[in-house]
Amino acid sequence: MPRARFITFEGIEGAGKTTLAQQLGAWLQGQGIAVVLTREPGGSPLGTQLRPLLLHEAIDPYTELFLFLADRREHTLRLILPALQQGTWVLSDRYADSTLVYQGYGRGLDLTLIRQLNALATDGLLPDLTVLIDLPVETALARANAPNRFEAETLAFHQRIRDGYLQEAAREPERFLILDGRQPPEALLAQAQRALQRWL
Ligand code: T5A
Repeated sequence: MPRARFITFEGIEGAGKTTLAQQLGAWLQGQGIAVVLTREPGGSPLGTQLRPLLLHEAIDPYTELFLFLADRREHTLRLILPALQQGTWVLSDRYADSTLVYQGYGRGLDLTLIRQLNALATDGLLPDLTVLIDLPVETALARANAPNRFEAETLAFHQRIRDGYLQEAAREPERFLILDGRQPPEALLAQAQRALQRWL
């Protein structure tokens, strides 16, 4: 059996992360691989309670940062690390890059500070692969179907998020797989499957 891998999905609102994560998870299961699909915020019992607060309450940017980090630490310690240790692959719809990009590039909080806090929240865990679905802001926002207070931000905010993701991907090209989100779901799935073949 191949070693269990940790794969994260990132991108702006409505990019198609959930769709791809679900399809890739089903495909892996079809290959006989144990998979858990999870998400942030909300991947732990505490996170389930934090999610509605984070998505709908108007809060201070640092409060927001601390809550996303608290959600991540619980998620990492209670779900992700135990699953990986048991040989189960973990596919997470958003992880640490979301904080770097939304609270850092988006809200303007210090990137170095967020990197340090992320390292603490994740216990140093890094994804084996991060699939970044990139596409124009207007196209993605027209698709997003679960309104939250981030979607109500300005186009300039979402553009900073998109640019931030691309800058982070350029810093770590070996970890990121950038997919053109304007393609249909089947094309995205095929490209993600090819990227995983090396581990199967
Ligand atoms: N956040 C999160 C932070 O600020 N900091 C953090 O640290 C973290 C972890 C989470 C919010 O919290 C913020 C970021 C977010 O604003 P969320 O509800 O999880 O909120 O929001 P999103 O992750 O943006 O989820 P969405 O559901 O809006 O977007 P997805 O998952 O990217 O898109 P998906 O797959 O649901 O698809 C949306 C629609 O498009 C269609 C689907 O059928 C669906 O109708 N679609 C496609 N259409 C055409 N072509 C494709 N390739 C398509 N793929 C999907």
